[in-house]
Amino acid sequence: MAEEKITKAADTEKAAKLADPVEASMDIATQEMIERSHKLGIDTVFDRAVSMKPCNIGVQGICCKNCAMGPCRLPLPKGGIQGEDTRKGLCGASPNTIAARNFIRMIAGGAAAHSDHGRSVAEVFMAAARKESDAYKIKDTVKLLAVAPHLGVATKVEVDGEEKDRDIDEIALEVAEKALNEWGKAEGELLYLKRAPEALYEKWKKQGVLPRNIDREIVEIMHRTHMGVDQDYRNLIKQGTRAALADGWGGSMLATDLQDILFGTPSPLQSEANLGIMKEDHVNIIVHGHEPVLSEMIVAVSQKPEIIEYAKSKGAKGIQLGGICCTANEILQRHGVPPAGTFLQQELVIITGACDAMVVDIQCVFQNLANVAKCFHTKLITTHPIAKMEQDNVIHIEFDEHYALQDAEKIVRMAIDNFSNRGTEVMIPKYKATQIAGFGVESIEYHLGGMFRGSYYTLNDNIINGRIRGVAGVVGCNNARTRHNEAHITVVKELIKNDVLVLTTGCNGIACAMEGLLTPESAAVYCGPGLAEVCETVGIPPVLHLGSCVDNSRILLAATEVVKAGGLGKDICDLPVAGSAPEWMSEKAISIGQYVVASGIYTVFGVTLPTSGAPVFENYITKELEKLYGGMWDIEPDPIKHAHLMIAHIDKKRKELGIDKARERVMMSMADRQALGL
Ligand code: NFS
Repeated sequence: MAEEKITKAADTEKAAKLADPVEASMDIATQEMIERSHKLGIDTVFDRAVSMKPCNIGVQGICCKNCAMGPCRLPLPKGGIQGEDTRKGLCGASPNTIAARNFIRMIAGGAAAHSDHGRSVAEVFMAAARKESDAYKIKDTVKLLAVAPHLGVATKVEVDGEEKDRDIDEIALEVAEKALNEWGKAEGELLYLKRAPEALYEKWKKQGVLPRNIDREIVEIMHRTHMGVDQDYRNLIKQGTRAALADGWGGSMLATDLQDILFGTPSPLQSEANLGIMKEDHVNIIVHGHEPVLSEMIVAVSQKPEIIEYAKSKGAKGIQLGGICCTANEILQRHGVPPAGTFLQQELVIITGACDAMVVDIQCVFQNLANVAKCFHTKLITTHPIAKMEQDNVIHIEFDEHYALQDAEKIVRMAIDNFSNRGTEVMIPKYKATQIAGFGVESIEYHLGGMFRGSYYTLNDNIINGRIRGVAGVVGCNNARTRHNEAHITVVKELIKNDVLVLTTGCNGIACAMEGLLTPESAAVYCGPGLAEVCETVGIPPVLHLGSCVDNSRILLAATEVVKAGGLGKDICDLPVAGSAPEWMSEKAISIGQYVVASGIYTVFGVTLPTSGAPVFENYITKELEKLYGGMWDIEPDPIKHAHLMIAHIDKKRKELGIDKARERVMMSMADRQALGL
């Protein structure tokens, strides 16, 4: 457990511009590395957050730079708006129009990032289905058969009047074609939308937000937000919803499914987390970014006996792989490769002096990594044609899925060759925690399902009887404007203390792992009595790690399974569930927030939302959207209040379902039992 033990930075004039390690992060390993960065004179994101303040107008979401007459800035008047809001840009754009346009452009950015990732996976999937690649094969045929019907692909054929299993290669090829088609088909709507509960699908249809294809919805946002097009915040957010749904129930869900088929559906496994996973006497290779396509190959190559021998021939005891961000989560879920840290720890990994290569793909990669790498022997390798860096110490090894293993071997050998170039100044923090990760829709069914009744029967039963008060999805980034990991951990601990089962993804998952919350044993320490009892009975942690941020699609499908199992209403918005991103920072988080809200889930964001300068628009997304979709946004930077907003919503839903009394009875009987000392 993290404790604050490092003393504050010296109060010199120089230190005044540097981050205070204890104020910057709750994690001791991170604090130690920030202190080391100061000693070495290397700036990190924590210091830059101290020396550069955010633009107050941008924070409020009311700076318009969509044409060259601006930027038009419409800050809220001091003392708030009295009477009519007369603020407008040169063209007359109102604060609502500007904030809504900016907001849905963030959705476009986020949906594009997730969905383009999904498209790359679909292309690799196609190469595998066509057998053009030795490296990629259809690994999980059970998942392939489960996914195929959702894409309208038959898994059986009729031969001589008899129904037979269809050839697996044929199914894979058709799945690849149908999946790739989802990005740009000319007609119809996304096929996965029908995986949602029927009531929800009908709601989307009624609101006119069924996405047509993934790319089109993103393009339409860029068109509508161009100067002089859509000038109604309600109509703008409607398109934002459509693009966000194309992300959550389209690009992201396809990424998750196709990755599972190619690389295996995760199942629970043990691993570790935090900077302490790095080993001084090993070659340390850190993979960072989001796509598992290359990192899967790096895992495979690093396990080859001849490669391990090669590492030993260079004086290392072996190869230690680790990850940052969602590439970390991908290879954690499927191989147990430990994450070295969250988003905000990426520079610190290099500052250990023990990172022989950092291999980055796409998204959430700091350009400053190159400047930090310059101070050490670390090889910083970019691998994706759309994500290069300008600094000349960066090596670009473009990854080609047709030569995947060769590319991966080149990278791993480069890291091994670099081992002997390490300086003497290696300092790896000792801190790491054990975690159980690798959960998913299927493993929740295995652990919390029923043998004979509905598949999520045990989970539903425990929600109905009140042992589990509700379920929360707590996800998302770190943000250097708040103390690293503190809101993540405080929100999650408060939820499980109040018997709310937590599903986590992204950097929240890594933060929880670092804090030791992803172990079954943590249930007895941190949970309320009801949740603790369930976790102890079935042997699961109170916080279930479902993977990367594209794997938020697993949360949507888990919620759908809960609806299907029965007893808790007909739609996701009926369930006692809530969403949260306590330390969000990326456009992807806004896209996720919007599709989660439009799927019926009350969702609280920490830090701030870029809507505060447009109160009417903010009111629309935090209140009015509930009438359309059953879910709505909320904003609360204080983590305890944040958790209690979620709990209050869960209780409201329990009351509406008529199961609030059941919970009281269970709480009474637990207390009685405890009083009796049984
Ligand atoms: Ni999600 Fe994953 Fe982390 Fe945020 Fe970045 S890694 S895709 S965006 S920072 S959770």
